[in-house]
Amino acid sequence: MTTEHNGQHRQVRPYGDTTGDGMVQMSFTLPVPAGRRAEGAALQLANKMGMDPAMVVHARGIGDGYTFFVVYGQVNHVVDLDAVRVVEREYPLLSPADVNVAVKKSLRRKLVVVGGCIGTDAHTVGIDAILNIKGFAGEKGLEYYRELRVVNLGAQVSVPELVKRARAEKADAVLVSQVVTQRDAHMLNIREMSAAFAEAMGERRPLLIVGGPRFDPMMADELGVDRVFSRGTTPGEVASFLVHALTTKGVAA
Ligand code: B12
Repeated sequence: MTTEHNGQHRQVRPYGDTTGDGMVQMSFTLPVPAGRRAEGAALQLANKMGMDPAMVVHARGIGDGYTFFVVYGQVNHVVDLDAVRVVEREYPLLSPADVNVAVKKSLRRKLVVVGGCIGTDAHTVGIDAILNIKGFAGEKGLEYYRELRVVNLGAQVSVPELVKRARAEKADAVLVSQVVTQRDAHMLNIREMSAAFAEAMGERRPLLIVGGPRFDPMMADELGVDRVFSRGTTPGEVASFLVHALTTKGVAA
């Protein structure tokens, strides 16, 4: 079943072999030793999740007593595109040269960015992709931008240390990465961080920008930060957001 609006389907179903056949693939691990019983258990789970018929297309024992599965099958659910809620980029993507001009014009000094991974998180590849000059996905990182001054604090920065350095450097924006999500550590750490900035600096706190592969960009308010970036973010998107925030909200002068 599909309805059309301006030539675009508003209600869609997954596509496998033929349009709208509802075929999907999912992967998961069960704490069951590899074998027939494990595959039966995987099918039961798939059926309970609304996949019917379902087929185990890959099963492999991973360590003692665990099996990893890939299951392919049909779902009957329909996606209503009108009910989809996401954060859409509401600002234009600027080139590094345009970012530099905008910063120079509105601040008349360099914009200071302090970044790092907080808590016990040592996954620095993501924040480095955004900050380091070599950048990510063919784009140069923020260190490349002449009008940005970047202080990269690296891994395992404590929240008090982050607040202290942000104040000492007179940071306009603080960029924090969280990759490990075990027991919601990423969300707990970010809430602790935003609360610490609110307590230490109130309204004069820097712009707080958070990133990591498992964040939902819809969560910014809930986390007490200004923006949340997720997987695949490029440095240009972040630099463009900095300019947008600078010109709409006004970063502390
Ligand atoms: C490399 C890696 C490591 C390296 C990290 C080296 C380093 N210097 O970073 C090492 C070997 C040290 C490591 C250790 C561990 N790791 Co590890 N690691 C990975 C791995 C393979 C890749 C991560 C990565 O570099 N991605 C590439 C970058 C570019 O992507 P990204 O981080 O998503 O960043 C992008 C966006 O998210 C975004 N972004 C990220 N941060 C920010 C910040 C801002 C401000 C913005 C704007 C954007 C942004 O922009 C980036 C570019 O697009 C992942 C698995 C995977 N394939 O993802 C596991 C993974 C992240 N690790 C994992 C685990 C469990 C660990 C350990 C706990 C393992 C252990 N038992 O010891 C330790 C923890 C160490 C610690 N204290 O943090 C788990 C995390 C599970 C979870 N959900 O919590 C993963 C998912 C592997 C898995 N499937 O189990 N790990």
